[in-house]
Amino acid sequence: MKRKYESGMFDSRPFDKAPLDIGWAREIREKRIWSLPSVPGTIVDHSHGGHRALVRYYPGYMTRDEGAALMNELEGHVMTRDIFNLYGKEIESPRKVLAFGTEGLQYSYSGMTRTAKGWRSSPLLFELKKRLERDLEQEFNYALVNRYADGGDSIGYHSDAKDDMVYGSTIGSISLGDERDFQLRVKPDQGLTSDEYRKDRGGRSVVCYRTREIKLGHGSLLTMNMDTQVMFKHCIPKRKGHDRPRFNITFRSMKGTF
Ligand SMILES: O=C(O)CCC(=O)C(=O)O
Ligand SMILES: [Fe+2]
Repeated sequence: MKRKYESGMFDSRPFDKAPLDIGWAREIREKRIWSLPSVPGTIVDHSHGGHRALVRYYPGYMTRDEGAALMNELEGHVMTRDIFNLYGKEIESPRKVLAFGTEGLQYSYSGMTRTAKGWRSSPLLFELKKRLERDLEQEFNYALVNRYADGGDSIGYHSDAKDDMVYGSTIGSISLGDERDFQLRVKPDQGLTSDEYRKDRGGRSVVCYRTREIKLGHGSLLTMNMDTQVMFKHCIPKRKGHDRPRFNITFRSMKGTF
């Protein structure tokens, strides 16, 4: 296998299993962004209307060597851009995608269907899946891989299709390579008044929602429980000055075969 990534290329932070509690958000008022330090911790813990959204960040879940090895393995697979239909026009996704999982398992989003390649076609990914299953005490049957070639690649604000996932399951999201900003924004009517602010738009006062932002480092793990998809949207915005690739792997428990 060609080795594109060496272990020293991307640094990973030390792994600490016990996440801190919230309360350390630093607010940049002018931009209405909460910039969260990339330390182990809970980024979101918000309850409302019988839901509780919980997002946790674990830097250095994988060592930088494990991360580089997995990146090399993933580079050996062909990845393609999704094609969306927008008002009759074909649009390519601003990132490349590939799915692994129980062979043949399908996941549809935005009018696209992604069929999983078997776990055995990516041995290191399979190892990682087993490790996450142990640590998160949940079985995964699907892993969606995104490849962001550089800062020009992105994923827009969305929430993941919770109805296709096993009820109450959590998504385990692994980041490799370039450190990128991950943003979270509450959806309207979720009772998070501290996230709301008013903006004057053409003489009309409209309600806006503050953004929480955290850098996802090489080898890190981010977990999002199902209520996160009910109450929040997330994205990876484009960033100038980033010229290195990033992989993100979201391990999911889809309804279907395990
Ligand atoms: O790249 C990321 O960190 C997020 C990817 C994501 O949100 C998704 O694939 O649904
Ligand atoms: Fe997502």
